[in-house]
Amino acid sequence: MDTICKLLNIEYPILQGGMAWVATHSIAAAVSEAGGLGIIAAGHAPSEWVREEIRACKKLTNKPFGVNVMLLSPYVDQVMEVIIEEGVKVVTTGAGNPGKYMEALKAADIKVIPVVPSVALAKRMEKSGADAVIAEGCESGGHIGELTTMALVPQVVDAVNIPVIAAGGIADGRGMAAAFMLGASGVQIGTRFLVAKECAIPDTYKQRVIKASDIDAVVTGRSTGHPVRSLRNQLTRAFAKLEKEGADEKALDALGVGALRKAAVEGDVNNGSVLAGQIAGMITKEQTTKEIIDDLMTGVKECLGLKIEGIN
Ligand code: TUI
Repeated sequence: MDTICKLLNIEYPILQGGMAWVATHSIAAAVSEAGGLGIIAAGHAPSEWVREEIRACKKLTNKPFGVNVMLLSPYVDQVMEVIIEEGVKVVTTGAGNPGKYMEALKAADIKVIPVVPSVALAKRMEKSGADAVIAEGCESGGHIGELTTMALVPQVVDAVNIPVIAAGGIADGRGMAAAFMLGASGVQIGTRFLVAKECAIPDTYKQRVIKASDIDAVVTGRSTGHPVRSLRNQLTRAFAKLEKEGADEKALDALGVGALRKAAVEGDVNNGSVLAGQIAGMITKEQTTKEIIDDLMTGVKECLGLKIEGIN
């Protein structure tokens, strides 16, 4: 079985999360340059925007990087075509089953790594030719499944014979070491990269993450079938109130339209959707991407050498 580093031709087993509106070429290139796998998030963007981002990333790094495809986007078909045309090396997917694109991506020699929220989907993805899976627990920011990272990762590891990357609630060397103990071959990190210097979101968004406490990353949208984790603000309160009153899906969706863009592009952290994971409470400062990756690697090595009382 290939290890993640060999499979993806990277130095460290760290993938950057595919955060819609947030993960543009500047953070993706910085993560790849620092030895991880940077990822451009296609989100809901049209395919020509994705093409420009891929080209901009290639100008900043010769190292491999990936594109995350959000499968609920209306532009998925064209985005997949652009990814193939531009010679992207790795595709991660979110919010759905990428089965129908697998053949075309594999034919283009692209490594495909779907995000899976369950054992059943992990098995299906392995059967359809995925090179690895990302087992993402509900500690994550953004669109989430039901299970926690602690429960999901070892069950997926036991169920498939391809590498498993752990995601959700991981932001330092301790979390990374824990993921390896659960059988993961690598980690995907989103929230900590929100505050990277090379992450091009407005400062208001970064400051909101830095200010967040342990209980600030709340879930809205369970009633619509699209639960999303974001930092508590006017928008999450309005959403929760409507959900409690039993508002229909249309009314709730209307509140969410453009909310992500409002926070990540316009910097409106009161009325926008400030996606972040539960680990946001641990994030205290802006750092360069290289500092973040070096800190993760120093921390994980230290943890893996720990002696534990009563055990060794
Ligand atoms: O996708 C994410 N996180 C996201 S996507 C996003 S943008 C968005 N826009 C509108 C509505 C909802 C989200 C913001 N954050 N993470 C990966 C992820 N994938 N989490 C959960 C899943 C998932 C869920 C169901 C993957 C597959 C799946 O399969 C269902 C099926 O079709 O079998």
